[in-house]
Amino acid sequence: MSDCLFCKIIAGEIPSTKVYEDDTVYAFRDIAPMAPVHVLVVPKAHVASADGINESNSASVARIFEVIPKIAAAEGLTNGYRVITNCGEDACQSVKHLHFHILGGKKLPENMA
Ligand code: DGP
Repeated sequence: MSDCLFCKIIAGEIPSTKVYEDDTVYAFRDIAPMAPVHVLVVPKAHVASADGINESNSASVARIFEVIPKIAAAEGLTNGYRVITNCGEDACQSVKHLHFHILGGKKLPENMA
């Protein structure tokens, strides 16, 4: 989508610090990290949010969850990490391109909501 921030990052039109890329997945460091490791993992094909996952695009989501442990290992997250996706207004999703936050490198708060 031409007006999507993360589509522009995937296309290289906006710079990012890439940590992983394959045919369907792109991962990069969050611009405002909330933990020592804060990586965003996104499908290259635009999906607005988790609410838009369906039979036609779920293979890229499955691929994301294959890739997440590889990124976590590469980032040294041997003591655990958190994977989060914010979906819609009540979850305060700010970028309308499906993304999974990988957070780690410190003891994270127990309370998520
Ligand atoms: P969410 O609130 O779940 O929609 O998370 C969006 C995340 O995207 C937020 O943690 C900050 C990050 N972000 C926003 N703009 C940019 C950007 O231009 N570059 C990078 N690397 N991250 C961004």
